[in-house]
Amino acid sequence: MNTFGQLLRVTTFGESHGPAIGCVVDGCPPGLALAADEFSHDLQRRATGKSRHTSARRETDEVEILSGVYEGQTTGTPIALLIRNTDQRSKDYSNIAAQFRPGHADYSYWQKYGIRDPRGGGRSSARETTMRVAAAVIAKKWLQQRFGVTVRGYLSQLGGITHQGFDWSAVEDNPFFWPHAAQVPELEAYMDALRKSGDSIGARVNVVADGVPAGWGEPIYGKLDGELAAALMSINAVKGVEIGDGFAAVSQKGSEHRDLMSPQGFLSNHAGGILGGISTGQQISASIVLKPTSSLRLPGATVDTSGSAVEVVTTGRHDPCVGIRATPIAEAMMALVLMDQALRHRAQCADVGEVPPRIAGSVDG
Ligand code: EPS
Repeated sequence: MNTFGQLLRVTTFGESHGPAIGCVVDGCPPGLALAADEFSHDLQRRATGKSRHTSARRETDEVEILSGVYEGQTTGTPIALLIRNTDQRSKDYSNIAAQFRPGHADYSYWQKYGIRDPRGGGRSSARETTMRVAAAVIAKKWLQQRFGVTVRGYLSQLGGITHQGFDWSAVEDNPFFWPHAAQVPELEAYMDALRKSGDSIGARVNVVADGVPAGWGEPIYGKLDGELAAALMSINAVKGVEIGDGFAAVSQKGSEHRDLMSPQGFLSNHAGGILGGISTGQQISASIVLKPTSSLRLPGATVDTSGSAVEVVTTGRHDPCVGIRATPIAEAMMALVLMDQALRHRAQCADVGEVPPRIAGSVDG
């Protein structure tokens, strides 16, 4: 299943070391201005080789628009995007082509298909997320133009380090998407020591959407939070998803968790902007946990394809913390889900219009 979405359908294809990766975005309304250079900002935010804290592979990640755009505008036909792979080093994988990295999809892909492309992780590589980010450039632009919706994320935890302050303006100024500039030296020192040790670490990324109007989401099986959770969980290495207060709700009382309402707006947002699977007009908030990368140069016990016990050592250019590059990917999945839901809401409920009373997302607007 390489396609997701209902009215906005995104299909991705390609392997990490194949000639190219790509996607087809079907269902984008006509008339949206779109040029190839608009993709580079988000693609560069996600790319490898940008700091010593991520994989050193250097891809240009230049998008070719193959279809769906005429004279700078979307035409309503499928938009096909292509990125050629240019910096594959497949020999890094020759030693482990017949071994299963513990904690990696190597084994489960082998069990399912009986064959796998081991070069750079093949289809299970995080390289695939490039095309999600590319597809979401279209969704982010449409959401912004049509509804004023913005989708933003940040790294909120790296291993045991949590952010001790918050400023959106800090997020894009460091290689971690960290919201508190004063802690960046601590993160750099932590990552330098981790990289030297040959180990990896998990992380948490938070993502929010502002400006989403009340009413998006399709109960019961197309709930906004259900589809968000599925989309975020489909990102490589994600092991947990929370919406709003998420798992903290286990120890909250109802009087604490419910978001009180006033004519001026909601007084809190424990729900993450979604009630009954439908947006409330509040900020949509989610967070994801990414496991530590399983491609390690530290030896580990495993088996090979003939079932013999072997010790595996992974060489190659790996991320010691995939969470560091995950912020634009989480934003992408949220934006794609929101655009799909916006189109579906328009299809069924456009005639309903704004139902009074419509209160603000928060008391301060
Ligand atoms: C990845 C392994 C590395 C990363 C890759 C994700 O691949 P390689 O060994 O070919 O360098 O560089 O990430 C990307 C190339 C990318 O664009 O995100 C993995 O196993 O997921």
